[in-house]
Amino acid sequence: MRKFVPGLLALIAIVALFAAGASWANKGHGESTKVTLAAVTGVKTSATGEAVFNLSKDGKKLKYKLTVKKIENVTMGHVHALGADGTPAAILVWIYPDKGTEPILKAGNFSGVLAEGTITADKLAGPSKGGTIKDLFEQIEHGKAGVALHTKQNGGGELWGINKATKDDDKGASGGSSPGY
Ligand SMILES: [Cu+2]
Repeated sequence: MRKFVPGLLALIAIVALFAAGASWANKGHGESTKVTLAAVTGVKTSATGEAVFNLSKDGKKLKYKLTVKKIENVTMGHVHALGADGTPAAILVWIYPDKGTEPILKAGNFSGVLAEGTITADKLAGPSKGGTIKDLFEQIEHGKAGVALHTKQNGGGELWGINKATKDDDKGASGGSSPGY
């Protein structure tokens, strides 16, 4: 009997490793995704930007940081649902300004961190209202929701970014750096 013990221990160790790996993937410790922003089709701008989203371990808070380069007269930033034609549809949550749901004109040309904050379920709007933060994160991660920035001169949207939809469920960052809409 003693002979078999090492083999059994090895088996247990392997099973434990698999279980740990699976639970890590499911719980998404420190999961994050990055959305690269580029000019909305038909809009002429030299502005660029990116939004990084970090999901908390319990899946209830979504921290974000919105960074821009050379944007003029920005007024609003939102996470939008993806419209049928690839353009922004309903607003899911406001990310600039980082408090409230009224536009704030940042007059002139701005580069830097435009907004930083934490999205909680009570801030979700439109089709996301009553939904979970984890769902919102997954929509962003998998290219079903994107980030739009509006300006005084392009009220309907100047920058827009959406991750490429991916079949890969456990690699948060895989589609993150691809602009594309
Ligand atoms: Cu918007």
